[in-house]
Amino acid sequence: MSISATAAKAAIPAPLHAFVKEGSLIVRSPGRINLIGEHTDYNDGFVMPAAIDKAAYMVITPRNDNNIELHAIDLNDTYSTSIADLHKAEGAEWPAYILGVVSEVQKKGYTAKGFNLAFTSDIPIGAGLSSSAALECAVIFGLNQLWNLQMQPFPMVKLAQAAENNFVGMQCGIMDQFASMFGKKGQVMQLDCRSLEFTYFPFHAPGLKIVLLDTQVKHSLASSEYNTRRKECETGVEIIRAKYPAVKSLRDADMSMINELLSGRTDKVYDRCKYVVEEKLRVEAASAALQNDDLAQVGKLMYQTHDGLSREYEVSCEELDFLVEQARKEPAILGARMMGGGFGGCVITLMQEDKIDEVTARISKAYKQALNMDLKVYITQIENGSSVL
Ligand code: GAF
Repeated sequence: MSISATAAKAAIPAPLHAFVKEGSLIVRSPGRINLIGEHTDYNDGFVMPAAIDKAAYMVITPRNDNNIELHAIDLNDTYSTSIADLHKAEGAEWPAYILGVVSEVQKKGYTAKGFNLAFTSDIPIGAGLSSSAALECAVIFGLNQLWNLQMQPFPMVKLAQAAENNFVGMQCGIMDQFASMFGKKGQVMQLDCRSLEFTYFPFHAPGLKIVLLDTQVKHSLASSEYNTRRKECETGVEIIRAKYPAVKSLRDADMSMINELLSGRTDKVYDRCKYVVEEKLRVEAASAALQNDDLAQVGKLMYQTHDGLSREYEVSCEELDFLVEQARKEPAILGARMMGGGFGGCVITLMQEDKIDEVTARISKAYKQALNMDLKVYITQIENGSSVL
């Protein structure tokens, strides 16, 4: 279904207006937060994400030829290619998130045609809020409609993940694409990354807000270290499985197995696996606490997660650790931790709403003084997932 150009313009950010033609599709796909359950998705564990009020907006317009014309409005950059010639662009990373999706669509045997695509996004890049997954989800959500692919949301999520794994080269799990596609206003999701079954929990936190503290740094080793962490977890599983064949992933392991089979090694496999197994227990505890509206307990678990991510999983950095230490000094913050893949990006906090201004002012000042960095603060709302506008 396409919409009239006039109606479309009312729904989207002004920079996109010039790209809306008769027949254009307009798609919104949000970024995500993750309350708890970090680096558990690719270990078949549980995660607790939610889609947020920051999103990628995209106008896709069909063409009569085989060309793909892409326009990244915020970067003031364009890229053109043919549907028959999909490869990574030289010098620009962003086209891969779009072309990777087209490539996966082709692999499924669907006939792809040319299109023009322009997008803008208010999800900060590299902030751990899944700006890339939002882009991938918007593309498949839009192309599904444009080309009448008749894909259901689950296969679309898997396809968006495959685009990132195969074309971009980041071996991400399923959480980010899932949250961007399935998010629901006011609800946190608890996703079982093995079965892909999920439930929504209302996020009842009277007087509290989810406040993100953006370090505004993204260290370059993020992607390579991410893939290394996955391999370290796989190594742990191989060793455990040799003795306990029922263990297919770290989700099936417990601390007695980790202690028995992985301790005393000279590499980091013990620490990595210990973190994942303990995080699995924290997600269970957080889920129970959330259902009892015990946000103080959720907050304590978030701090524990940060300690594990920083010391055992080693995906934090000086800036993230600094902000979490500042958060611990603030009684108005119930919990804080680094969020997402790590090595920069945001700290997620649960913060008393009436104290946000004074607390964030104090932390911003400390961040500037200690590290000479400017902090960005986002007060988030939990919103719906991908949609055609
Ligand atoms: C990144 C990945 F894309 C997710 O799949 C997830 O593993 C996350 O890091 C860590 O929990 O966002």
